[in-house]
Amino acid sequence: MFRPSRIEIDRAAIAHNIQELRKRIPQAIMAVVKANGYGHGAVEVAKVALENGATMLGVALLEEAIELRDAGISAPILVMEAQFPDAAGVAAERGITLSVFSAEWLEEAKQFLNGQTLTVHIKVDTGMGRLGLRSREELDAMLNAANESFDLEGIYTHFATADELGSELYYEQQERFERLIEGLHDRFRYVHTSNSAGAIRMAGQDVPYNLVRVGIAMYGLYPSAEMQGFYSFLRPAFTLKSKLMHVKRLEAGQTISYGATYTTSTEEWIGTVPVGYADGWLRKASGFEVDVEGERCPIVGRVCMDRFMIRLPREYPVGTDVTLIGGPIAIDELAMYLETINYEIVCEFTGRLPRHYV
Ligand code: PMH
Repeated sequence: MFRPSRIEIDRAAIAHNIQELRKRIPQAIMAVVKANGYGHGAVEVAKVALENGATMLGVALLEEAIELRDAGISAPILVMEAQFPDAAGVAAERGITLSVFSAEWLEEAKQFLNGQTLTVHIKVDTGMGRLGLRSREELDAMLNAANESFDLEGIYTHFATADELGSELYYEQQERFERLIEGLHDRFRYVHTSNSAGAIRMAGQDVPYNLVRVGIAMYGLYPSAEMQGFYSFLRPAFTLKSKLMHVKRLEAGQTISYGATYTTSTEEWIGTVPVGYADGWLRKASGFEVDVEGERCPIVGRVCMDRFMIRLPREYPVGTDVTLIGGPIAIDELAMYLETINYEIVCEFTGRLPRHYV
């Protein structure tokens, strides 16, 4: 690998986060590693999570589950995105659990099973409006349609506002879920509702759920600014680093990058950092700051496809380390600058940036 730009993932931080969550949460932990482990690397994160007490993995796509199986991971995996019924055969063969929410789906899927049993979790929509059945009739129809072809292992819902402390909907969703599954808790090995925010909010409460689906907190990030107080124990695992590739002194009046949107006002030292929007370092990050040996340096001019320029306080040698994310530059600071959330930041970096595990 010749390029000096890299994402570094701190395995010990992920291990720490899982261990700390386990101290606070009595439920089994599903480590959510969809979208390549929120950009951190699904296989690596899954291994660290399982070694530190997570007992199940959650992904969005069947392809993501297969990637984990191909890497030799044998822990239970739940696919949380809906799949068409023709996915049932491969899922059953590879021991992958699917999320299902209609009797018709079960009927159609049977033909793909060739006598195998498919493990499923029933998805209930209690207010997310995304996926899931919404009535007891639909649930009863599923229970009737299931036969020996299906192991109805779990039932779950997903909160829309668990990270908003003032939200009534969070409590309404719990009530709707409880009403819908009334009398049925014992039919399922796993009953689950919570993402990171819900899991930590339910800590210490007596709830009839025995599994939580933890994503963002495992990566050391908090689900929303207002939940930060619940999460003082977290350690972010993600850093993005590069090196100065070129350093030059420009006199006043010189322009920088496409559109010539920046002009030096005096004599300035300008450094070029080889990370660009094709890596997921968005063009909108123009004007944000990066860290060079403890000094914050502004990005001047537009971010290009493969590189951007910064204004240095003085001359630095080519090869000097530049930190784009991590240490003094928190992901949440960048997220705020880009008017988005930390989830989107970690997911946006492309495969062109190598992931190093430290
Ligand atoms: N469960 C489901 C069904 C999810 O979709 C997610 C995250 C999680 C658990 C984990 O949530 P956490 O990272 O807040 O702990 N899903 C998404 C999503 O679809 N968009 O952003 C996060």
